[in-house]
Amino acid sequence: MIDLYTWTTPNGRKISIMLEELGVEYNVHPIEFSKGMQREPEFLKIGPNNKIPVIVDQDTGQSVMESGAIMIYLADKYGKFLPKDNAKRTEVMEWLMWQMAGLGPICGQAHAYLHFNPGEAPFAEERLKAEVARLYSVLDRRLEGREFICDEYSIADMACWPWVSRYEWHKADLDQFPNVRAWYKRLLARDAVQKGYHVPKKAGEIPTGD
Ligand SMILES: N[C@@H](CCC(=O)N[C@@H](CS)C(=O)NCC(=O)O)C(=O)O
Repeated sequence: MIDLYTWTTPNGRKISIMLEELGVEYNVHPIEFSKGMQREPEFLKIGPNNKIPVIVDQDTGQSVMESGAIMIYLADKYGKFLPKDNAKRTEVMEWLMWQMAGLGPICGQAHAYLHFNPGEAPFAEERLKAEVARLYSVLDRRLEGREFICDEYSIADMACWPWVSRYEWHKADLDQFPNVRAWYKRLLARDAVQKGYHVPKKAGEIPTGD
């Protein structure tokens, strides 16, 4: 049994979506940011970086922080969503790392400037808007003629999708990225994606991509 420590954010949703896709039972522990729960000493024992998501695998006693590491751990444990073949596995890893090092951090910074503090730092806003657009172009080119980011539905899709679901916050115009829009809506149609999005609680409707 997996214990998931999470909140209503893209990095948290990656893991609840994956657990829903795996169809395994899991316990949810909400870590409410407004109460500072991510800084409590009890949480730091399993999440030393003060951030969600974190899992504890009750079968082994192992705790795992960092969403990318958690996804690899779960994919290996349950034998799904990460190919065994080395070349194919590497391709999924490439896009998982692209999300972890590029799409996630840049969109996160874009939210801070463009969504929460518009007008405060014009240079940062322009720079982040341009970088968001560049990253979306990369993803759009990759998705040309493809159903998923790699050959099959994988942790690369589940890692990127919750970030793209915040397209309004980071001012990405989906009209300019038709392949991203089609992929976004394709994943949105999945029951597991919708269920996982609303963990640990419903915090508004899921953006439709229209
Ligand atoms: N690289 C980390 C980033 C985790 C992260 O930034 N989590 C955010 C929510 S999306 C968080 O816990 N923020 C709380 C805080 O910074 O106090 C991962 O992918 O797990």
